[in-house]
Amino acid sequence: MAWFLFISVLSVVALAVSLLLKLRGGSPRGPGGPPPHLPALPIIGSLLSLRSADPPHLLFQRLQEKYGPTYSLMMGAHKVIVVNHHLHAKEVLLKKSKIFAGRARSVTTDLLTRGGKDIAFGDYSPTWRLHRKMVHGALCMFGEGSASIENIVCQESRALCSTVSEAASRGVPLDLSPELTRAVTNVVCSLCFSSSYDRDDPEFCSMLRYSQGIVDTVAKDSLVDLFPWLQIFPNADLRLLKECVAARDRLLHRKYEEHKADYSDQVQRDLLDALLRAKRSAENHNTAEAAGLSDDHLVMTVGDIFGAGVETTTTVLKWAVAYLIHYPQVQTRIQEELDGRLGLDRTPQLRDRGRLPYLEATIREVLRIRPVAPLLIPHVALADTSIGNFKVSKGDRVIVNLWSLHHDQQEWGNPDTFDPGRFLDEEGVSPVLPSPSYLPFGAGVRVCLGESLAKMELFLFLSWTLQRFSFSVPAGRPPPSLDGKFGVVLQPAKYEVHATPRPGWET
Ligand code: STR
Repeated sequence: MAWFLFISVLSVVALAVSLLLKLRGGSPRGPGGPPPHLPALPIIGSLLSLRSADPPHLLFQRLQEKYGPTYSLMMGAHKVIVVNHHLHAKEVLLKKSKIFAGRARSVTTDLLTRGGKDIAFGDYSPTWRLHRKMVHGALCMFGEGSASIENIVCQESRALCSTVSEAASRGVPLDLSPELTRAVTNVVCSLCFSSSYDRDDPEFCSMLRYSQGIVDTVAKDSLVDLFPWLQIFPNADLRLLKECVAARDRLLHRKYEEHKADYSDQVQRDLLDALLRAKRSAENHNTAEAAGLSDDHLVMTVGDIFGAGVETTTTVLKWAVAYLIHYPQVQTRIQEELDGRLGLDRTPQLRDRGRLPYLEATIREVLRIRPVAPLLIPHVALADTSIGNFKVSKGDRVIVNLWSLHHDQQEWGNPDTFDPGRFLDEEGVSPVLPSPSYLPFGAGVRVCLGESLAKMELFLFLSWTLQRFSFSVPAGRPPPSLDGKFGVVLQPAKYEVHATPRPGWET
């Protein structure tokens, strides 16, 4: 409350100053100049134009009507360019990937990552590149292609199905969220630490709690991120974030120390072993990049893999089930495809992926209509450059509004309709990409590292559960809300499902 008052007082002061200074902005600029910009005041920047009941991705999409697809605004003292069209998005992410590879520091992400020692929020540097290469290598070794990860996902799918089956037999509505989270967490746990959790494991419960706390508070462009000096005021969000990060760090440290203690060059049990080995080998080569790579870097990386691996995949699965409940005809068509291609006597495997195009198209459509990270993570220009005809200065922040790309009327015709068919060719037999305005995993030097692992998990978890169950709204309940809750990931609101075993899978 105190800081809210403070901000209000500041707005009034800033308003007065602006009357003297003449309002900057509000007008489009010609080619070669800066992008059109929202009005901005000293100190508070464009905050007054950004007040809205809509979440940022919708507001930024709507502002295009007035300012065009690429425009800029001031967040506090920082210039932010918002990109809403795929051509400019690809210029930023692909064509000028390295120029736009920077990251801004913020109070909340600094807390989460010890000042950017991770990959997702860490700034671009030679050490960052080496670090990312190591993680990429380790993920390739243990990710897609390794039989063990398929086995782990199938084992978790089986456990998930038995929980659903139990709820179905008792006829009670089920909140799938903790069940999906546990399944996905166990995949990441096996991958990183070769361990997994039972349903009521206290460590797992604490993990659920702190992860949600972090998602609720980190990197939301909250006021303390805009005005770091606001930290001097009591702030409930910041306190929650600190507690959650401390709980996460205790767990990560314990795992890290355990792995270091039983490390051997001969056996690589999991991703953390692979990272330890890569770090040692880089150190033996004595490069400057490797010298910058501390224990903290490895711990923060595991934190990233965990956070990214769990929150994103779980969120997509929850959206998928919510949409399938709203569109039962899509659910039925997936099930007919499963019955026709697999029969009723075996469970899905990864190699069935090519034979289930409608399921593949549905996964693509879910990732389009509800992108996990609607604004990606903001990028920073590392040098003076341009986007289209617009000048961009070193240090400018760039937000790629993936939501706008995925809901572009010109590209998708009816962007708000859930229609997996748009991702199939005319015969309806093979998956296609109907528009270039589609980047669910981002692109370029910062493209998602977990893309193939995620696709594999989405395919297996959905095919296993849909083969056995039909999901619907429990009697007397409203259908799941399709509005997301905005944050680093766009999460669906909590909902419950009614699961019915399909014919042939009653036992
Ligand atoms: C989720 C909560 C947590 O415990 C740790 C992290 C750190 C990595 C974050 C993750 C978060 C949310 C999703 C992110 C991921 C890095 C890449 C991913 C932001 C905050 C996306 O870009 C979608």
